[in-house]
Amino acid sequence: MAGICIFLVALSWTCVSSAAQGTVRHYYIAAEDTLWDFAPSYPDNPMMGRPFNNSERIFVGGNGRDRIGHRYKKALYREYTDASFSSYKTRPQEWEHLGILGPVIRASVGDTIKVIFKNNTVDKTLTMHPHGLSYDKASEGSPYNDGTSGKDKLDDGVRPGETYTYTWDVPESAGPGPDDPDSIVWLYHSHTDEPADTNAGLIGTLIISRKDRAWPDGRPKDVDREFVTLFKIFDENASLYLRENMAAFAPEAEMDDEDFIESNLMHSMNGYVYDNLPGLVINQGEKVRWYVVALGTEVDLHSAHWHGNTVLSSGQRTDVIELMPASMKTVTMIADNPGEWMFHCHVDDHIKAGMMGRYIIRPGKTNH
Ligand SMILES: [Cu+2]
Repeated sequence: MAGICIFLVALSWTCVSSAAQGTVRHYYIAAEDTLWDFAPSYPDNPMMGRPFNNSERIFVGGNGRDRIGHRYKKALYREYTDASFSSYKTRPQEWEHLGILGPVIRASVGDTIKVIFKNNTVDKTLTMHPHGLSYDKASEGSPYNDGTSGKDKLDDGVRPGETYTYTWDVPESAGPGPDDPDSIVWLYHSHTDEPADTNAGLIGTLIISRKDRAWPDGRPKDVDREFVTLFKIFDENASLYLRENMAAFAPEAEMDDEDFIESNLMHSMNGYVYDNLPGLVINQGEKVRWYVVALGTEVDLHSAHWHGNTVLSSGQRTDVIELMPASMKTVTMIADNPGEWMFHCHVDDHIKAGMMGRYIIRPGKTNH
């Protein structure tokens, strides 16, 4: 008994201690109706340096009648500076590449995250649900028959105009494991009608660092630069906004027309197709952490491939990592080889449909 008591006392002391030392990090995030452009370069395909050809235009060519094109109404997570939700938090240039993704929520082991979530959409009921972190039933962000009631149900669906605070703890079990690098990635997303919510665009990521290996703002100390990329075929046929998009952009479309359905499969990286993803710029010699995630259906089997440089993934060298729906992978690159390099999904159909971009390593050696 004495042993158990000592163990319990020790456990309880550890919990109090880490909570006392941890930081409470506040994020002000709203879900917003947004018009998203998967290919701002249209009608040009920057990957090939020419206009889109006919097979590419299936996915990006709207016609005002029975095809929606490259712009869709969606709902995205956007970050504000404070609880008044009056000013957007400026997204720094090094995070421009996030594109359709919500803000990166960052913390170190031992911290607590409080997300003040406001639903600014006109008529969608939405939530925020995190992977990996520790939460109670009032901060799970997902409605199902889980035996709860009262205030434990308020997180299940935040209605338009309402605000709700989610509290997520970051214990050791949410941080990097023994074979992980000093920071790892988790997904967060809306989970009211999960497939419809995520295809509408309500997806973001959390980055969690080892406590003793992070700067005070939570950034890992062992890398010069971080990138987050989401490989996802946004299925606009399954989005909360399908009918609105048809009414606005393709009033003559038939919902069961197979060519129309195909044209609404946006094979994107961070919501960009055919090399429209901006901002993946590195200085030669930098150590870069890539957080690569995926989400979707049985067709969202992706293989992320870097030309020109390799990465370390769980101690193994590769230039391709495999992704399944809800995969969350963290790899590290020493960016030694300067140039403009293709970064794309290696699945044949996905290449044809535009799941490709580039990253740029500027010459001029950075030494460590
Ligand atoms: Cu793919």
